[in-house]
Amino acid sequence: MSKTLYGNTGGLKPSLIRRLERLYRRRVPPTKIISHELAKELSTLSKELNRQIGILLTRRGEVESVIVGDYNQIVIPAITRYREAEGRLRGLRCIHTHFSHEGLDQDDLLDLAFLRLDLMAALMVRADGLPGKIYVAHLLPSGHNGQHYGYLDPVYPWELAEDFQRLIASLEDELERKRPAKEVSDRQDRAILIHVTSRSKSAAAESIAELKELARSAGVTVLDTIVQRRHKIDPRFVVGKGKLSELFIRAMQLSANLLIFDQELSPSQIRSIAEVTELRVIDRTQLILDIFAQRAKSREGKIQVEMAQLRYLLPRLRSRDDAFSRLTGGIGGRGPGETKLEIDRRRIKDRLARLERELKSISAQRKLRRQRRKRKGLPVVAIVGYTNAGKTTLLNQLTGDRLLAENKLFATLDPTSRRVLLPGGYMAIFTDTVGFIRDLPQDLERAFRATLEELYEADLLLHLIDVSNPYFEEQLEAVENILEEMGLSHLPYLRVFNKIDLLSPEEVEILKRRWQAQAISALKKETLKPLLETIAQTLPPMFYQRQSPIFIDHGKYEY
Ligand SMILES: Nc1nc2c(ncn2[C@@H]2O[C@H](COP(=O)(O)OP(=O)(O)OP(=O)(O)O)[C@@H](O)[C@H]2O)c(=O)[nH]1
Ligand SMILES: [Mg+2]
Repeated sequence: MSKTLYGNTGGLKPSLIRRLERLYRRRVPPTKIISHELAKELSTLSKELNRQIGILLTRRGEVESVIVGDYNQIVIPAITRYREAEGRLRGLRCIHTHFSHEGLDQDDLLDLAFLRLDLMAALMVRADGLPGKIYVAHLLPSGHNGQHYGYLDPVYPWELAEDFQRLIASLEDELERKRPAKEVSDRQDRAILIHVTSRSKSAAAESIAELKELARSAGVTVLDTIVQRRHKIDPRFVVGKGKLSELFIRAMQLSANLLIFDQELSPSQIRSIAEVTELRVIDRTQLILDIFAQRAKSREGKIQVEMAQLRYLLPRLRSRDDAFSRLTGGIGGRGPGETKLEIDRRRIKDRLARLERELKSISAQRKLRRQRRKRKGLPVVAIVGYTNAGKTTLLNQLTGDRLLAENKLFATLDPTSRRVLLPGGYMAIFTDTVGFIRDLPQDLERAFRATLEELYEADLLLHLIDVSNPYFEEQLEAVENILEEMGLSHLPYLRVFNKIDLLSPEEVEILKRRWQAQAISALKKETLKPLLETIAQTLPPMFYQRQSPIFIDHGKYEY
């Protein structure tokens, strides 16, 4: 029986090939990392070939693969078909020969990490062909002081005293202990967040803090956040390969199943990173899409989210199945040669067109409603602001409603309108809208334009700002920029600082003056009166000519 030799065996003498193939018959006692005899055979063979040789050994001490390299390296074949043992290590160890450079190099360690090998060992080949020292590394399950690898002292193969079974058992035990309780890991995604940037530290900190909030809002457990500053983003893996291996080991140490990147990734980057790390990989856009999908309640909201998802998907469809799918062409009137990819694309486009029509008709109904309202002559006050600013809380406070307000980003997707009585006895309609966020994925922005149509008919924009957020200035600017882009900056406009209960009165005074803003706490009804008075004064006088004031003296309307 002969087994495959991996690597380039071209030009090798048949006798050498036979000797290489015979390596498959070797056995190592299960308690040993490698036997002295096998080490000697590898070393002499390597010397005769003048090339590196590597073997992959199973836990039972059988040779799983023999790999022939060149003088400087071996390339380990894809070994995914070898099933993982109970633990999370692969159950295979690699022992390979080295000539000149002593010890394990960076590539060896990357292989150890990415292939989740039990061990990676480099056996030195001496000039006389006899084995020199052997260098052995393993992954460190708990990462003491940011260390990712553990090393055995380099010794000659016959001096290797480590009991291999015991070593592996203790590594896997530690991995097991690090693993979260099963219920937790099943229900919730466990993620590491990554931000790669060439920008300043503070911008990175702000951005990753927001990503963390987004992840939390999506129901993801955040285990760790990693910021890497680079001059250039790696085109393939975004982070450098070394960093990727650290990330991967960190994921293993923490039992993460998800990597969330703060920047938009190209489809091929997602694929490369997912392939190497065997973890799920998503970017910020995908995360926001997921949140929106979880939240969408109304038909309109659902349509908008689905459209955004389809638009996101469209350029990400792969052409991998092209060769097979050509078979589907030519039947049922489709032109021959139409690929599955094209069919998928067309299906998505058809669906998009259908959704678009449905959305249009909903938006027409909405317009009708608005016109009816207009006819009644009520002014419209639109509450806008960064997500989580407290917009829904404010509307609830003003109306005594119980719309969902919670400490999550994008709690509200569907616009809601309510009548509110202003001081002086005049009615106004207040609308609550979807929150803004900086760098909103374009697909989503497009999708939610329809919801934001309301804003164009507003008579006053109330910009609510969570002034307790350490990044409120950036958020304020982001919202004002979006309003400007949307062509809404001509509307009467009030800046309103919310959540002032979390700040000292002195701070509030300073900020109010600096930003020419009103200040409230949407949780405290008594803080709202001055705001409502300002609103009543800011609204164009024509509304008051059309309405006759309503005087109601029960509690709900008194501010
Ligand atoms: N301390 C404090 N918390 C507030 C105040 N106003 C709102 N909150 C809290 O802030 C969180 C977000 O409030 P929401 O009303 O859901 O915010 P939103 O602007 O509607 O957010 P989205 O719908 O997600 O865009 C909730 O946990 C509120 O209880 C306030 O004045 N003070
Ligand atoms: Mg809300």
